[in-house]
Amino acid sequence: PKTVYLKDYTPPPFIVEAIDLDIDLRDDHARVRSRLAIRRNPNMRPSTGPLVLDGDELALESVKLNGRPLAQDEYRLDAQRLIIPQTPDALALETVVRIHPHQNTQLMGLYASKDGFFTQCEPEGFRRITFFIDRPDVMARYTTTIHADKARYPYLLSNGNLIAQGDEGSGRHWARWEDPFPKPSYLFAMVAAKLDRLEDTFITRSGKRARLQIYVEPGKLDQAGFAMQALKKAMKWDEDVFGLELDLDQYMIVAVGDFNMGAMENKGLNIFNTKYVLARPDIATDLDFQHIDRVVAHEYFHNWTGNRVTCRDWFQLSLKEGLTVFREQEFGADMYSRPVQRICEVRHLRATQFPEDAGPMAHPVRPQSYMEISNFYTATVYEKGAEVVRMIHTLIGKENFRKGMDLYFRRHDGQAVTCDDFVQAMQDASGVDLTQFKRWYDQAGTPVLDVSDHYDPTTQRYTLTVKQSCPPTPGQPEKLPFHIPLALGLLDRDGQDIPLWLEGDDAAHPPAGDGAPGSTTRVLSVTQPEQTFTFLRVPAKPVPSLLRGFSAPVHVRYPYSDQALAHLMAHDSDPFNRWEAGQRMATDLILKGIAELKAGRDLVVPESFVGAMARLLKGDEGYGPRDPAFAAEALSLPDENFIAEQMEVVDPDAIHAVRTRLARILAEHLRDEFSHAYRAHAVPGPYSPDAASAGKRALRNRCLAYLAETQDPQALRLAFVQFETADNMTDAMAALSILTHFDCPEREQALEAFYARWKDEPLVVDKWLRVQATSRLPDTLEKVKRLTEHPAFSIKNPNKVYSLIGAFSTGNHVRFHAADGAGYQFLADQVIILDKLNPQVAARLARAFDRWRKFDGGRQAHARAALERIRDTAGLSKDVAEIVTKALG
Ligand code: HT7
Ligand code: ZN
Repeated sequence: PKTVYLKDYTPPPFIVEAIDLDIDLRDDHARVRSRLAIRRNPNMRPSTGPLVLDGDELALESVKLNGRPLAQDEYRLDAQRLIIPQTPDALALETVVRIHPHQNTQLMGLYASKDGFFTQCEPEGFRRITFFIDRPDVMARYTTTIHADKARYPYLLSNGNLIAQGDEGSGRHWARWEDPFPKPSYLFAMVAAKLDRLEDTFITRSGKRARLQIYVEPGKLDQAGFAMQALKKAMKWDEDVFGLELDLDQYMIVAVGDFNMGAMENKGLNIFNTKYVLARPDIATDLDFQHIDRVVAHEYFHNWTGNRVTCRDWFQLSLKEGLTVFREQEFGADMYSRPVQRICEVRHLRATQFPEDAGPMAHPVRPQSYMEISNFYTATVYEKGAEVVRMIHTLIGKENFRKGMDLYFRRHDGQAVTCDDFVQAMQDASGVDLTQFKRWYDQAGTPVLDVSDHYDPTTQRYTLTVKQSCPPTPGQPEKLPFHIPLALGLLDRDGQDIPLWLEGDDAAHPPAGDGAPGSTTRVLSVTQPEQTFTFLRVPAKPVPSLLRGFSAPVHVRYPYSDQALAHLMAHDSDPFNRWEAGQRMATDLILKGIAELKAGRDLVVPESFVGAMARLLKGDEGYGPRDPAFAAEALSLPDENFIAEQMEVVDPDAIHAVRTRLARILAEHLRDEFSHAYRAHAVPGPYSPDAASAGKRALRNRCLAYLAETQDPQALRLAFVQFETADNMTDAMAALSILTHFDCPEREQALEAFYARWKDEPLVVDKWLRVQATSRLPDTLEKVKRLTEHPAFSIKNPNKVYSLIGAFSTGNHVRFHAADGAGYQFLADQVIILDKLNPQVAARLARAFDRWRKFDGGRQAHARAALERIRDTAGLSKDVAEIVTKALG
C-alpha cells in the first residue's frame, strides 16, 4: 500500500462551499444525488490542476458540470477517484451514484443495521456515500434530503435543523435537514430507522433552550435514561469549566448495535455504539455506567474541540482526540474520585500505549506517515495525546490553561488547524516557552528518567540527579531531550511532606505552573539529558515521592528499597503514588518470584507486603478504608501484560504461575480480613451506580476474588450465591468473572443460567462471551473456538468480535501466548476471515501480534508463521497489510 506523509501536505486546490445531498433509500440499494458548489482555493493561485474527487465503491450513473452532462472523455474514473481535468474556477458539479448499504459489512459510509440505515464517515467514509473532496480541511454547508419507506423507517435524521418534510406516495416519506455550520465531510451523518425516542431539554447558561433526543432500538427506552443524564451533566460541566455552550437548538444521539468503535461526534447527530448508551442496573455494571458517562461527555465535548475547531489533516488527529480525552478525563475526575480515575487512566495507558510505543507500530502523537489512517486511532494519539495536553496544563497552570483555551477558540473557531496552533495559543496565553515541549508531538517512544539522589546531613542539602533517555523507535533512532514536568514531594521519617525550597528559587518570579516555592509538591522542568536539582533545608534524608499524579508519560527508575515503598504506600499524601508504591512492590516481588521459580524455589512474600495489604483492608483506624474504591485499586495486582512488559524475554507461563501464587498466598494470609471486608462493604438499599456505592462494590468484589484464590469450596460457593442472588449486573458479573477461572460445577451452572436469562440482550451476551474468553482454564482456546460457532456469536458484529476474539488475544495473556502457537494460529485464521468483511476491525485484532518479538524463540517462530500467513493472503486489505508488514518489518 501507498504511504502518505505529513511533509507532503498541501492545501486543497479546490474547496466545496456547499453540498446539497439527496439520498433515496431502496430495498437493495440507495441512490445518492449530490450538488456541489465548488471553487478554486483562492489561497492556491495560480492553479490550473484538475478537480479530483474521492470515491470508493460508488457506481457512477451521471455527472454534470454547471448543468451540462459530461461526456465520457471529459472525466476519468478510477477505483478511488473521479477526475475532471478542465473546470472553470467556480462550478456546480452534480453526480448521481448508486451504493449498496446492505452489502456494506465494513460499516464505513452508509450501511444497513437491524433497525435501519446509519452512517460512519470518520475518517474517510463519506467518499463511500458520494464523490467528494474527502479531507478535513474542506468545510462545506450541508443540506440533506432523505427518502425512505415511512413504516419501516419512521425517523429520518441528519445534521442540523429539520427544515421540511412530507409524504411522497407509495408509503414513502422524506425529510430535509440543513446544518448551519460549515463542516468537514467526516462529521456528516444520517439515520433512517425505526427507533424509540427519549426527549429532554437543557437551558444553556445564556438562556437558550436546547432539545435533547436519544434514539434507541424499539422497546429499550428504559435503558436510555442514564445516558440522557450523562449528557446534561456534560453540558453543564463544559459551561462551568470551559465556558463552552451548546451552539445548536437540537442535539441527537442515536444508538446502533453494529459499530466499529465507541461513538462518533457528528455535528448535532452523534452516533453511538449501543454499549455506550444502553444501561439498566440489571444489565450494566458500574464500569459500564461510568463508561457511558465518559463517552457521552467525550462526544459532546468534541462539539467544540473537534467540530468548531477541527483538524487540518489526519496527522493532526490528536489535536481533537488528545484534547477531548483530556477534557473527558477532567470531567471524570470531577464526577467520580479524582485519584481513582487517574489510577485507572494510567493503568490503561501502561497497558495499551506503553507497549505500542515499544513495538513495531510506535509513532509520535502526531504521526509522520501512514498507509491507512484508520490504523492511527491509537492509544498514542488518544491517551498519550491527552497526557501531552495534561503536561501543558501542569506546566502553565490551570488559569493559564483556561486562558489558552479561550484564545484557541478566539483565533481558530470555524477553522481546520494543526497541533502547533494549539500549542501556540497555550504559549501566547501563558507566556511559557513551549518550543522544546513540542517535541512530544513529533518523537515516539516512552522516555525513561533515571533518578539518583544524595543527602548531605551537614548542609541539609538533598540533591536529585535526573537523566533522561528515550529508546529508538521505527524511523527514529535518536531522540532529542524532552521537556518533562516532574512533579515530586519529599517525605520525612514520619511520613510528613517536607516544604520544598530549591536552590535557585526566585521568589520574585515563581514558576507559572503548579508548585510554588515552599509548597510540598513541586514541578521540576526536566529539559536536559542530565540535570541536578538541589533542595535546601531538608532536615534528614527523605524518601522521594517521584512523578506525583503521574505528571508525565514516562518510566521512572529509582532504587527504592522495600522499606521506602512501604513508607510511601502508608504515608504519601499523593494518592496516586501510594498506589504506585504498592504496584512497584508487587511487580518487584513477581519478577523475583519468576527468577525463583526458574531456580526451582517457591515465591517468598515479605511480611512488609502482606502487612501493607492488610492495612489497606483495615484502614488507618481499625476497620474500613476511607476510600474503598482506592483500596480496591491498591489491592489489585499488576496484570500479566504489564509484568510481561517489564521482562527482557517474556515467559507467560511463569508470569501466570507466580502472579496466581502471590494472589493465593495473600488470600491465605489475609483470609479473615478479606472475609470481614467482604461482609462489611455490603451496599444496602436499591442499586445506584454512584461513585461511593460503586467503590464499596469494587472493594467487596476484590475481596471475593481473593477468597476464591484459596480454592476453598466454600469460597466458590460464596461466589455462586452472590451470582444467583445479586440484584445488579456488577455483582453478578464480578462473581461470574471469578467462577470462570475455576473448574467447578458452579462455573458451568452459572454460565448456563446467565446465557439462558440474557440471550436476548446483545450487550449482556457480549459479557458472557468475554468472561469465557478470559478464563485462565487450560481449555479456553478450545471453548473460544466452539463459541465462534455458537448462535450468540457473529463475526459481522464488531462488539461480538471484540468480546470473544479480542478479549482472548489481548485479555488472556497466558492462553493466547500458549507455547504451541495455537493461540496465534487461531487469531490469524480469524483475522483472515474478518479482513474480507471488515478490514478496520480485522486490523485492530491483528495488533495483538505487536509484541511477538519479546517472546522466546519457539513462540516467535509460531507468531512469525501466523503473521506471514496473514501477509500472504490474496487480496489483503491495506488496513491489515500495514499492521502485519510493520510487525514483520
Ligand atoms: N472521533 C471518533 C472516531 C471514530 C472512528 C474512527 C475510525 C473508524 C470508526 C470510527 N468511529 C468513530 C470517535 C471519538 O474519538 O470520539
Ligand atoms: Zn474522540
